[in-house]
Amino acid sequence: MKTFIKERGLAFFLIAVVLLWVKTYAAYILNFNLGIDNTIQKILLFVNPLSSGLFFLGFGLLFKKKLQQTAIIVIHFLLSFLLYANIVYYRFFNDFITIPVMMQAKTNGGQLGDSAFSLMRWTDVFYFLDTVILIILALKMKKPAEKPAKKSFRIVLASAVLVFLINLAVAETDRPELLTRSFDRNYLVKYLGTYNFTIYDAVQNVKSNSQRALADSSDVTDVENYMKANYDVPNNVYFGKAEGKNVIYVSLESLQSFIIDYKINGKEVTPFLNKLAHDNQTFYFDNFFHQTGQGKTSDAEFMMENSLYPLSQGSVFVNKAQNTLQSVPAILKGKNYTSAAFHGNTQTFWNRNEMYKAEGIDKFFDSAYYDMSEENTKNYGMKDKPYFKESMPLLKSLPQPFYTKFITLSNHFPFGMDKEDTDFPAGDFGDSVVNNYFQSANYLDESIEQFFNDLKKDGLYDKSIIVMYGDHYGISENHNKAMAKVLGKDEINEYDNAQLQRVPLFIHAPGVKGGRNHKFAGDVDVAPTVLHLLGVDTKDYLMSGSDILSKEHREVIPFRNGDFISPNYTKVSGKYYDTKTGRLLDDSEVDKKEDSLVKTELEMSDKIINGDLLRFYQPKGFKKVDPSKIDYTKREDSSADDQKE
Ligand code: GP9
Ligand code: MN
Repeated sequence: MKTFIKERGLAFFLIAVVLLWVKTYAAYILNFNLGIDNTIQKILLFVNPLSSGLFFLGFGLLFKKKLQQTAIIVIHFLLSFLLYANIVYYRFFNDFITIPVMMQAKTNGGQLGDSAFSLMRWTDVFYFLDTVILIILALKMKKPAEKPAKKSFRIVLASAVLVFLINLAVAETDRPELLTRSFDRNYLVKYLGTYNFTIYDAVQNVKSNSQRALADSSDVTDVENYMKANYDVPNNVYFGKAEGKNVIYVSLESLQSFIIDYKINGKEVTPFLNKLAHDNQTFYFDNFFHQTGQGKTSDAEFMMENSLYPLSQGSVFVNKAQNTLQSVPAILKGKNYTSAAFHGNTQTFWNRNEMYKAEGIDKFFDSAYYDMSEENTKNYGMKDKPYFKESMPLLKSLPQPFYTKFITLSNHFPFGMDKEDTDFPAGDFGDSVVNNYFQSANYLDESIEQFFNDLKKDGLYDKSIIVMYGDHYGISENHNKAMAKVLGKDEINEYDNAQLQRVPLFIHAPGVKGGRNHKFAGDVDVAPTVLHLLGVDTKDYLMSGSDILSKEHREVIPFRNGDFISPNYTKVSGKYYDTKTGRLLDDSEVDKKEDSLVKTELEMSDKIINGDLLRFYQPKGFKKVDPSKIDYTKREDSSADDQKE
């Protein structure tokens, strides 16, 4: 012990550990809503930054003299940076950063810029203050360690591991199978801390990559049996009723269902969509839920096109674009369809340029095709009105029948609009994000009306099935206080929050009688529903979804974190509520059948994606996509026309 203390430089190391420890704990309390509900959790939260501090900073002890202090400062800074990145990320996503998300930040370039800056506060300098203190201390310290403190290093490392193991053991008593079962990053951070979580996450990633390498053709049998047994027979009333029609998907950025029929100062926020929601020629699904994970818009696109769940961590678009897929555009190619995606931003965002090829999308009209002038753009790219306007000639030039998708962007966090683009009143709920939401949702609504008018003018409306869906929530739990006011409630609890994951889904199929549909459904259910309307039977495809118009439609809707909602139960963080009344249920009142269904659903889909199992599966009549044959580079004289085959 004496030598331990005597080794010079150790004081510096210990100061660094304590500073990091205190800061991290303060950050937990100030920034993260971890749902701490007992003393064990309180203690663990306090203790968990210690093992990481000892462990990582300990490596600095392997250096000598000034280098030792420098190493400790650099490690301290990197950990602080990781913590701060998590804080900023959490402010919007209510979630922690994972390795795949970091990869995404790379592919999405600096484009998250605007959102990220609006999430930073000047008080955040606090998170780097202690690194500055360490630098000053190091400059002042006259006698740094002469030799590497190898002995101390071993002791420190051993204590770090010991503290971690005790931490883990106590955590396991409170939450069994913490590391094996965890869908929810909140739990891991609550028990093990942000730094340990990142290590856990890195290990998970190596594991996921090796899953593909280990999978072989026999693995597909299990999944095939399960999915075929769960196939829902199409409803005769609708099957093939839109055969041969064009398909137009519209991703309604951040649009949540509470906005339908909502009024500000007596004015409807989304009058056009409201009309559709009450029109008996259009299906409006009012119990439709988004099932996206960290991949947000791209996860929703993935589900719409593949009827498989996204990943529990990171975006499937970014991480699995090399996979073999049997996506809707590729399926429709067999029926002579041409496919195209329209996106008023660069094609690399969410790695779309790679993933769309894997999905067999023929053409990709990205920012190169739009007038991206300042007045036409904000935040993530084209404003919706000029975007739809400029898309019309491109759309018209496509050979029919076509499969297309449009990704709106204007209604994106933090929702602020340029003054000249709106005269709709902002909300008055004491929260600028929530207040702005109404203006940008109104703008989105107007842009959809304009698009519909143009489709009618060009004679495309009656020849096309139009599917519009809210891609994911727009207002996160961080704005619950204002949301409670919006909804006229005292507070928003976790049950209410799950209910708020409803997003609108509209399907307009020419000649098919629509109307309001109350079936519980989610993103993965759309592809089989639409394919059946188009007269394509999905029985030979491996899809997780269930046709919403089928009489056998399954109404248990898994969320990506393992929670779920059904007409009976709303499961959130291990608790069950009665979906109809919001009453917290006792475990003994709950039939766990739905729970195990959800588990299997997610597992089967994960198997396909992680093992890249579709490379071993050949659906009848399906022509495999060759991504290398698809090219999205814009040619000089380009209109969509010159790309006709
Ligand atoms: C960018 C758009 C926005 O292209 O899809 O992405 P989001 O942050 O909503 O996933
Ligand atoms: Mn989105």
